[in-house]
Amino acid sequence: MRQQLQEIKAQAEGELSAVGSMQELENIRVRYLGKKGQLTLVLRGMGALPPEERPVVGQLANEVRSFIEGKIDAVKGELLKKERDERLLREVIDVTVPGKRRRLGHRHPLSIVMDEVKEVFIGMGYEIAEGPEVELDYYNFEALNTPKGHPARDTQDTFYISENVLLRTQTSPVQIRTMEKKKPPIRIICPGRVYRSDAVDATHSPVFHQIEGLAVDKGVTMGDLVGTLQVFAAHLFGENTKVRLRPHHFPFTEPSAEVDVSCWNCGGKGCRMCKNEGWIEILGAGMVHPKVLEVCGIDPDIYSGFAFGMGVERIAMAKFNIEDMRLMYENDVRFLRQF
Ligand code: 2U9
Repeated sequence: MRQQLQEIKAQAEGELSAVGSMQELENIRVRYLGKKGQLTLVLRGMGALPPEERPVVGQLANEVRSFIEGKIDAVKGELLKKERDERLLREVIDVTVPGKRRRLGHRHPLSIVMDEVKEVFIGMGYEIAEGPEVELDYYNFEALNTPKGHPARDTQDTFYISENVLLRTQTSPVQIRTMEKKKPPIRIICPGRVYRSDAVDATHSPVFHQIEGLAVDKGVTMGDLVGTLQVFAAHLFGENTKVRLRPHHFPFTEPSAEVDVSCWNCGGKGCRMCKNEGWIEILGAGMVHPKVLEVCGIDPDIYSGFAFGMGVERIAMAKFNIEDMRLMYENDVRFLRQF
């Protein structure tokens, strides 16, 4: 039996020195130390030995067992290390390989202008207000002193959804909704998409963007409007930009004006950019009509306000010297990247 144990030990040692995988190692463990393993069977057979030999053989068997167990542990450690080393080698990242350059997009000229306008008015304490693009006739026209049959409706060919529901032609309804809910002081700008039934050409689109502004408080004057527009113009078109108001008519403001800024290209001397005028028209403005304040529940004998409105496309075209509005809707990056 001693002989047998020595053989088992030698055999196990031989097999363990040539193990290539964890599975093989496990097979060996079962073969020698498992319930029906060679060593286990020898130990079971010990009952047949003369009693005086049992302790000696038992000790030898235990030595062989711990020898095999130790070997298995050692081989297991080696295998795990080998596996880890191989994985590390496989997963190595070469940080010197040149990366794939991702092309960044570019902000749209309309977004650039919108953000600049928002920034300057937020700086003056204005809040941004938004409202629905599908509007009631009441908010788009009626409350703005433009009742059914008013000639000013003809200049805004409108997309009607039903008799009293339409796609807003201006963002002014947002100001009406704000005044209905909030009492003065009110200082808001309303950026957004508006719709008019215009044919597409270089300067027209049935969908375009406006930014309108409104300030209502006690004692607001035309002087406040001019000062505000000067800050706005200096921010958008350069420090030395001058502002000029020409009398005009809008149903919702009285008095009303069209607003020009001195040409940022020639400083007012006259050039191709301003068609030799020295001035470029950029927006409309005026003092909010008393009737408009009144329908919103604001007493025009106590409060006054100014309002202004601009087409964002028109400003972007002027500022960036874009000749055709349609370019702004094609989103060709070769065009967009220029601004
Ligand atoms: C309320 C009262 C008054 C907004 C105003 C203009 C003048 C104006 C045009 C610019 C180019 C529209 O996009 S455009 O065609 N807008 O000239 N808009 S005053 O007046 C308001 C707005 C809301 C409650």
